[in-house]
Amino acid sequence: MKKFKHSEITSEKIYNKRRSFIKSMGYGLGALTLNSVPLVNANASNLNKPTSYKDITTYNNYYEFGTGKGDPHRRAKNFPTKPWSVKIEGEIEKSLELPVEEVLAIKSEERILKLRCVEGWSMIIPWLGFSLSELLNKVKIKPNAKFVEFETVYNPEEMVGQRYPVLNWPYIEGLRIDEAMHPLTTVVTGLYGKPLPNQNGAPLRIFIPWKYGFKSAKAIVKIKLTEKMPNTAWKNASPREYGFYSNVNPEVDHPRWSQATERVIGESILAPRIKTLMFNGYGDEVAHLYSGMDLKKNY
Ligand SMILES: Nc1nc2c(c(=O)[nH]1)N[C@H]1C(S)=C(S)[C@@H](COP(=O)(O)O)O[C@H]1N2
Ligand SMILES: [Mo]
Repeated sequence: MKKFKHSEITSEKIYNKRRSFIKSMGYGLGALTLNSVPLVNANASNLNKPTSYKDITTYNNYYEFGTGKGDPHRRAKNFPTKPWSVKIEGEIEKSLELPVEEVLAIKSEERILKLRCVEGWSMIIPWLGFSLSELLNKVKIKPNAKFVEFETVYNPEEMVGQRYPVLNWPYIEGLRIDEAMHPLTTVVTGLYGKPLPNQNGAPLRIFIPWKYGFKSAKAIVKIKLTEKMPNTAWKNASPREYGFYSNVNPEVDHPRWSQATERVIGESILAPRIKTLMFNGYGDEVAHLYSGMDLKKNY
C-alpha cells in the first residue's frame, strides 16, 4: 500500500471529508456555545475551502521571528513552549496563574474561521479552540474593567526578531470586554486537529475572526483586565495606520492598502481577488457590538 510522505496530507484529506459531513448535518460551531453561528458562514460566499496545512504553517506573520513570511516557519522550530503559564490579572478580584496544561485541558472544538490580514490576503483556517469567555469566567472581573489586554511572551534569546526595534516588545493587543466575551473570540490550541505549530503561536494564541489578523496575538503569557484602552503594539508603532478596533471593513482603507478586496492564499497567482466582506463575513454575529459607532473614526 502506498504511504503518504507527510502525515498532514492524509489528515487533511480525512479532514475535508469529515468537514463536508459535518456541514451536511447542519452542525453549528460548537453546539454548546454557539448554536447560531454556522460552521461556514452562509452569507459569506468566500468562506469556503480551508487553506492547505502547508500554506497555513509556512506563510506566517510573526515578527518575533523575523519579518519575512518564511521566517517563523524556519526559526520557530525549536522555540520552547514548556514550561509555560498564563497570568490573568489587573482589574479582577484575585489574579490567577494557570499552567498551560490546565488551559489546554479545556475542551477544544473545531472552528473553521477566516483570517484576513491587513496586508490584503486571507486564509481559511480549521482552528481548534474554545471561547475566551470560558477562561475569563474563571476570574471575578471588577466593574471598572473595560478592556482586556493580551501580552505575547518576551524572550529575545529565543525570538531573534525581538532583538530589533521593529515593534515595541512585547507584542500587545487588546479588545473591549464585550468583544473579548463574544463567543467567536477564540483561544486557539491547535489547527487541522493537531497541536498548534510554533509559527502559528504555540502554545496558545487568541483569534478574533472579524478583525484584521494582527489583533490575534500569538504565544500569550498574560491577559490583563484594564480600565483604560490598551496601548497596542501596532497602534503604538503607527497610529495613523492601525487603530484599536481594526474591524475588517472594505470601506475603510489602510493608508497604504485598499481593503476592498483580498487575495486568497493557495489560489493561483492569476485567480481574481475576492471582495472583502464587512466584519470579514461575521457581521450577523458581531455587528451589534458597534451599533451607533462611527467605524471610519474608530478604525
Ligand atoms: N505575537 C505576535 N502575534 C501576531 C503577529 C506577530 O508578529 N506577533 N502577527 C499578526 C499578524 S499581522 C497576522 S496576519 C497573524 C498571522 O497568523 P498566522 O501566521 O497564524 O496565519 O498573526 C498575528 N499575531
Ligand atoms: Mo497581518
